Amino acid sequence: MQTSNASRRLSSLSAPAFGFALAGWLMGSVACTPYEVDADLDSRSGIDKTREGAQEISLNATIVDNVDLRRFDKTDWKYFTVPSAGVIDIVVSFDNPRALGEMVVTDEVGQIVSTFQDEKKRLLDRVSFKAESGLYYLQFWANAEGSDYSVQVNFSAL
Ligand SMILES: [Ca+2]
Repeated sequence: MQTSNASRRLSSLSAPAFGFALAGWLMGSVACTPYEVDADLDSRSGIDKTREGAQEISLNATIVDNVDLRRFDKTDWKYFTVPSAGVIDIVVSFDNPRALGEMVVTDEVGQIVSTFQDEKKRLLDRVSFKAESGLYYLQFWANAEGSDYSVQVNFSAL
């Protein structure tokens, strides 16, 4: 977090090209979040490459979508609304294990609620957590190649 804030600040203070080069240079010694250094990989991502452009999904319904670095669509953001206190159970599946797909769940104020990292040996998994009413965000991305993914957010009221 410290690192990403610092490089964001550097980027905003300098010309974009210089900031990008500097971020690349900094990467030699420190870890960066994938989003800033791979900005080009989201150049055709569409509006859902950021949280502000997250697409709404319904509860208890399967959604299929795709992220693909080769098509410059590395990232998708989605959101759903939890109507009341309950348990959320998210079933997620990346079709291509070589994509090393990941998903992060955040709440309305951006706190990470849960994370999911696809492993080569496993094509289907789920994360569960207790949730209060409100908006929750899902960020999906591929770390290599690309993959279709499916996700279903199940809700049970307490
Ligand atoms: Ca996208």
